[in-house]
Amino acid sequence: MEGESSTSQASGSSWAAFLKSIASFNGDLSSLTAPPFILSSTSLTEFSSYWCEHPPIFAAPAKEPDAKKRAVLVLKWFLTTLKQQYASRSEQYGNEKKPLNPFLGELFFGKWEDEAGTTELISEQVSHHPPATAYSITNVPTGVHLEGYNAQKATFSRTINIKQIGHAILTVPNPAGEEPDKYLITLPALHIEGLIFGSPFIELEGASYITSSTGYTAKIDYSGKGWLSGKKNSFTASLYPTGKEKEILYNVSGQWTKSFDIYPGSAKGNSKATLIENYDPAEVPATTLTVAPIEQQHPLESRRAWSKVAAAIAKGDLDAVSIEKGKIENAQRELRAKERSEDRTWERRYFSWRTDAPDAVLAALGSVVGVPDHGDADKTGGLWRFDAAKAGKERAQPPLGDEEAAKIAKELLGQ
Ligand code: HC3
Repeated sequence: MEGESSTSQASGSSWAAFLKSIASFNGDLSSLTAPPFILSSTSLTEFSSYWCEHPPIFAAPAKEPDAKKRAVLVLKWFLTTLKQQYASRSEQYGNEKKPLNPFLGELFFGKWEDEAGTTELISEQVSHHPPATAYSITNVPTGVHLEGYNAQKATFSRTINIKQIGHAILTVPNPAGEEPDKYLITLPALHIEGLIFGSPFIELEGASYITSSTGYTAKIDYSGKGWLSGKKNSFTASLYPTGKEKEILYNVSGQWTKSFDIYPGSAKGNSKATLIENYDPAEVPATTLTVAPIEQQHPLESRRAWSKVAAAIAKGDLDAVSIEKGKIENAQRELRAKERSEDRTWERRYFSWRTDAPDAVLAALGSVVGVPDHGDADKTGGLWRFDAAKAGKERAQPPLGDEEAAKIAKELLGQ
């Protein structure tokens, strides 16, 4: 299934029916009934890993004593994540598929081991209506920590347009032992191209920002084919002292799927002499994420929970896909009804809904990049922050026995 690349292998009529259905689509991405060849067996909780496929680049700012250079290293890291986030699936499979819509409480854990040491990922589905995924990524040796949450608002106008709601916060410990830097990161809007040809892929649009507690802001402007550069996946970015957009300290331009150049100041130097760095993803291999074998995973861990659906997708058995998905959806519906009748809500395991407004980082930096103090909590089911105390308790739990795991799978997932 995952190897198929376009409608050529699927019936043209099922794609035509899909196109017709999205033209009258109501904004709920999970309600789109996609033809089998466009179904992915990867859940959106896994997408959090795209933030850190190059841990050494993620951790690098912690070793840089100069605040301005730390800010450009953070910008560089962010730009390197775009290819994984938005193009890795279409490059691998030939098209952007429809991911699995996570259930509330779904978990995804992994770690990267490389020259940057161990970097840990925790991802949790913290809201189902509206769907929102939260994540925490920590490079253990340096303490560089990323956390955030995101939801999507989709509309249809010529194609599927997606606005990302949510933000990320990167904390970089100060090499001189002063207060750690905080970087507030906004997420780019995107739309789907190639729909009509049955080979959908993502193009980014508009602008996104990174603003820091050290007084620097980066603006990234995205454009695609037919725009200024005429090349797909293009961007230009500049780093400037916050509030002084014209005083450009660094500028970066290129294609987020191919390569980009970092220059000092505002001149887009043509000569290699002024070039600070040319980043080419083809020359920097990604570190593989290690995930526990399915049988050792918690029943709510993504790959274990969706394993039967994934097997049905791999076989192209749509009936089995809908039966297995239905089991999870029904069990979750019953669980929500039970919680309502007992006047309680699902306890998130690693993140907490922060109500102590205003959030300190958003209060200090949010207005620079248009993130409200409440972090759009109404559209993401809450303002979610990593809860180290909860995580500590979870880590201290002994592994589940087979009986206990089976009970959870039955009650929570109908399996
Ligand atoms: C829009 C999207 C789901 C959301 C995906 C997000 C925004 C999730 C957070 C990640 O950090 C970045 C990211 C990358 C890809 C986004 C997905 C692309 C397509 C998918 C739609 C739900 C599917 C649309 C259907 C079809 C057939 C066109 O693929």
